[in-house]
Amino acid sequence: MRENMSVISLLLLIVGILESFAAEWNTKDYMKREHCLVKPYQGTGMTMPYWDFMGSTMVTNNYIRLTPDIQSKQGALWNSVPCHVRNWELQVEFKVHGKGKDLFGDGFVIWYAKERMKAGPIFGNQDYFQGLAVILDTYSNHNGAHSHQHPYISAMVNNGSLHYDHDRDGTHTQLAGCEAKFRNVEHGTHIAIRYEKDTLTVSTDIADKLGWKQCFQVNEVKLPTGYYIGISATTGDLSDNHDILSIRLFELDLPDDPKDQEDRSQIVPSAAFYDAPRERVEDAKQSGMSGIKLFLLMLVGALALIACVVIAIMLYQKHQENSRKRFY
Ligand SMILES: [Ca+2]
Repeated sequence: MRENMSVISLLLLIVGILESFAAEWNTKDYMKREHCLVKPYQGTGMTMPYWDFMGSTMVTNNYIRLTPDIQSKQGALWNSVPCHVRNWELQVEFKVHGKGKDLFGDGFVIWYAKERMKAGPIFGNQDYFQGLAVILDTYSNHNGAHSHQHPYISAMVNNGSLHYDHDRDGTHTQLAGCEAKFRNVEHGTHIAIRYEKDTLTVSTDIADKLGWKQCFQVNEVKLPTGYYIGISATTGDLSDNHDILSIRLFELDLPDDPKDQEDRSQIVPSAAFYDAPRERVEDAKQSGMSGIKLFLLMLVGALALIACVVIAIMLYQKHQENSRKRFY
């Protein structure tokens, strides 16, 4: 009986391992050539099939540099074919590096957006965008204390009404985020953005362990089909090289998804869950203590101070009286 049990548990273990392998490498996931960018980047002539670039972007044989390690640059790279895939995984290999040891920035964003090739203040793309932004922010714009370190990866979903607030590093509009030390790394750095049955999962392979480490997962994220994949980067007072080495989009093989036939082209981007707003130090002071509370506290403090002074004077006088009595 005990032997049977151990054989069964061994079999279950093997099945479990095989299943996890299948989940990691689903060979049926289909790479969509028109949404990929791999070496050699250039086709015939100087153009890249399916991709357009703008700003400071420079295409070389080994990488696509969105910005050089020079101040005030912005560049972007956009897929020219709208993505009609319902469930997908986007894998990007990148390299962020520069001379700055302690001061560097600003970072880059991987977009799934309605509009493409629009230069603007959000890491080289327009504000009030529609779609998904996965932000790899290397520079903390906060003056106050942050609850996390930089570089920091976060996601934002926008229906066109939200403003990305650089002063708060977008923390008030982010769905989720994680710290990731992806800068000035010798080996390849990778990020995977997986959008499967309305669940968004962002994973990284920074340590070059050939395995994904989950950064965050958010459920009930609604994104339409037909948006564009893009990547943009900026430098400001601080700078870095923002290099893209490859972009690969896989259509996920989910044969039992009943929603597969649904028309998703008209969906408005939305998310059910947002991170609780993280307050900066100066925010905490403002919201934690209103004007009236502060006044009352000062009043109580002043009364206490007066009481202390009165008591001290009374004690001193009594002491003086006592010493006089003793003297005479
Ligand atoms: Ca920032």
